Amino acid sequence: MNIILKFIALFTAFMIRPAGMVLTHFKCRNGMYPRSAIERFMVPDDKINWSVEYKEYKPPNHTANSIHGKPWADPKIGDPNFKPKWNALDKNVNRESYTGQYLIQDRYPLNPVGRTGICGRGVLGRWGPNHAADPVVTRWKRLLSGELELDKNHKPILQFVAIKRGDTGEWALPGGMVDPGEKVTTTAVREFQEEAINSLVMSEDDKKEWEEKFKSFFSNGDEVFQGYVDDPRNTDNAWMETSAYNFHDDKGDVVGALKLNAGDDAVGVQWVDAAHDIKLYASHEDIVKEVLKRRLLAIT
Ligand code: RP5
Repeated sequence: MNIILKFIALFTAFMIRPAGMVLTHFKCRNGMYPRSAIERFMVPDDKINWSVEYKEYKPPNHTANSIHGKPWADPKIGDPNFKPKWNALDKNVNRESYTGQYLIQDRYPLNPVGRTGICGRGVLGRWGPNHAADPVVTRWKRLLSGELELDKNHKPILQFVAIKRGDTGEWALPGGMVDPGEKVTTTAVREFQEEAINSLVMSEDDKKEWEEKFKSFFSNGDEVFQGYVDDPRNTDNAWMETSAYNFHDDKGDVVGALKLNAGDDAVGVQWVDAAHDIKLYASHEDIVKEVLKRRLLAIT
């Protein structure tokens, strides 16, 4: 790698810290690749960065058959009809990364955080960044009397809506992929409706009524994170990025009325206490901790 590429790789690696997060990745490194029998090539901590030489590095190449020909997936690199505009808005597909400019090596985009032990696209549809949006719907935990419940440090307890993912069984934010041309805030609310309320089985009238009732609540989200996600599906050439929005019900009288019902690819949904030692899918625990920090600061 020449000196300029090395400089850009180091620079971008250190820039990846919006809202104090991801400098490195763990969940998309070492072990088996999800939904496959393919083992990632071992990448030690000190060999993640592309600027560090790793002569033995020979990652397996894997792109799941299930994504070929899907409307949400890119064609193969080399397909004469596929002329992607990297690091740009490519028609209505966003190929820009929140981490800054990513590198292209031999026609393939390079994961901005570094090696993952597998190349190809795995199960992700897009080469390069795959954009998602995550809603963090929160309220304060209350006693039956309506008073705030306090933890052992006499602080209020923040709760958020978590879904149980059907693929890994882990608890997660009810996020999902941004459709081409869709506003990320729209994705966040749509995914919440699909996964935490199961709007997919609602009649059109019920859906309209629901949307009307919660319109103003969901139009006031605070952006809490935009960046790279340490998602187990990431590869050297395809990775997840997200925008997370916090929708907070301070008095507990708006989302208190929400009837939670898992839908789409979620198999469970519930209010979960946002504790510092919480374990969630991908980088979601960092996002929830950021929301917790901000909410606690806002009341002190
Ligand atoms: C995560 O994957 C994102 O933060 C988002 O929650 C999720 C989107 O993927 P699907 O749930 O649609 O599989 O990286």
